[in-house]
Amino acid sequence: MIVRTLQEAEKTERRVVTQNWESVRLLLKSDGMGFSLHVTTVYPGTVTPMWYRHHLEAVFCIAGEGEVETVEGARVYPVKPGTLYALDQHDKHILRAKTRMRVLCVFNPPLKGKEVHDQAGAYPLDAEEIED
Ligand code: 9YT
Repeated sequence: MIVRTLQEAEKTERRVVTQNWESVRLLLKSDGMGFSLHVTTVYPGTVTPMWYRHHLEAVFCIAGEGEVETVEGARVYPVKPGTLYALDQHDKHILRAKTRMRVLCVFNPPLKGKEVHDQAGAYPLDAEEIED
């Protein structure tokens, strides 16, 4: 069994910080679960275009408010505590955070640890694995 806390994990390399968001990666590929699980904080006022070409991602909002827009189809969905969105079609999308948002994210295939978005808003499949 794996037991860890957010408080412990955020003091390690599992915490990845970018300009628009930070992500504490509680489960990674090296944990052998077949998915990765992250607690992501999206900074208020940010606009983040993303396109997970190589991954499927589900996002569940725990706190804060924003909206997610599909690039193809141009639909805008409000995101607030209790909202789930799942990028089951590798959908290109834009996340706009009105306030500081905290979301739970699951990736399949699992992330390895150090991934940050490339210019297209995707994560590569060959990122470096982190060691505990
Ligand atoms: C909501 C979202 O996708 N934000 C980008 C960060 C990503 N969730 C991650 O790496 O944890």
